[in-house]
Amino acid sequence: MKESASASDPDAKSAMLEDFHSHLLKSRRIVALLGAGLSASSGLPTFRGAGGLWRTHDATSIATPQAFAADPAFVWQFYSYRRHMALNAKPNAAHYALAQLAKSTTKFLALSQNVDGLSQRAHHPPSKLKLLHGNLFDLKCSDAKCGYREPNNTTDPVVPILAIPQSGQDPTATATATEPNTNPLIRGLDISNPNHTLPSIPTASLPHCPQCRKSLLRPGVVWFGESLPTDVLADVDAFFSADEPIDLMLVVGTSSAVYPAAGYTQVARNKGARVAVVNPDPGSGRALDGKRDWFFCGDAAEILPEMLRPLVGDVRGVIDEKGDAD
Ligand code: BJW
Repeated sequence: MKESASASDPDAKSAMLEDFHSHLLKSRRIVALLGAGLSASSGLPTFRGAGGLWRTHDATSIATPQAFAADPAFVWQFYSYRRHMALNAKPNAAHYALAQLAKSTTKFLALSQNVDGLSQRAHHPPSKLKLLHGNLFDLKCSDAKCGYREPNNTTDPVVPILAIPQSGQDPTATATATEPNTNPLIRGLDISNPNHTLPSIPTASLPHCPQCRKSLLRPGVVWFGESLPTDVLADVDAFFSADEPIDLMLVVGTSSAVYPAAGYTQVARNKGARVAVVNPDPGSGRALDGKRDWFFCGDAAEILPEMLRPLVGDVRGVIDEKGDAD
């Protein structure tokens, strides 16, 4: 039977933590697969489940080349909103704990599906952070033949017309939407609420490629049906194919619904890894394997610092000292 514990069962949790710590301290090569739940307690919504709708759209249906081709203004409004939120969010204790683990353990690699930049802002060493799905703050030409790329553009808004509308600029809003915005990460109207009318934006005002001067720029993220960055895949493959076992795989805040990312857990298992899942959804522990695995049911920002404490110490001190890395 797999081991599992929740905050409501403190005795089971502490026994499981002790068992996990004893394996952690023996582990030489560690890999982590990170998903949107890692940033949930920083205030950023996940893709699936509660918060996965943007206006009336499933967020994953906007993250496609087809959606961008059909309505680039709408897709840019979605990404501009998410850039704005991510810039106003702060890394949480789990981002810092993973960054400390990367600094203190030579043979550790984090495979992040997140595009929000919070691991980088928690000072996670770049060589130990592989961004499987790109980055909200990289821009690239939507014409792959052009090849233009602009890394780390944190201008908010990326072009003036994509600014979050301010209260009072939305005469068509319904009574519900004119209620004060309660989202602390949005400075203005929360346009994820479909009761706010989205400003109409002509394609000509969207960001254009300065190199080919023809095509639109797009966010440097990986959409469904697109290949993951080849350099990232090569680094990940090199880590997995090294002639040494992997001792531990952390699976943090991901539904493990998207491939090839989700498949890395099995690859790690095939290299001998024991798996620890951190997720508040009890269903995400279902596929765990017998006595070898651990399921820590709860918020990553609370649980992960406890799990990694023997190697990283108390990260609250690091956060207090550094605050936001920007
Ligand atoms: C908490 C928490 C808290 C909440 N603490 N936890 C093999 C089989 C079948 C299909 C495929 C396959 N190989 C490839 C495919 C096709 C496709 C795919 O996987 N489809 C699936 C739907 C089945 N994959 C691709 O197309 C990939 N490309 C590719 O493989 O190229 C080659 C190829 C193409 C076509 C066919 C075959 C091969 C590209 C995938 C790109 C994914 N892109 C997105 C958008 C990125 C840009 C953006 O951000 O807008 O990436 S989709 C979205 O899902 C995003 C995420 O990174 C990704 C994963 O989501 P994640 O992080 O797991 O979030 P959630 O919301 O799903 O889960 C959050 C979890 O957190 C939940 O479990 C919560 O409970 C938990 N949680 N609070 C801890 N406080």
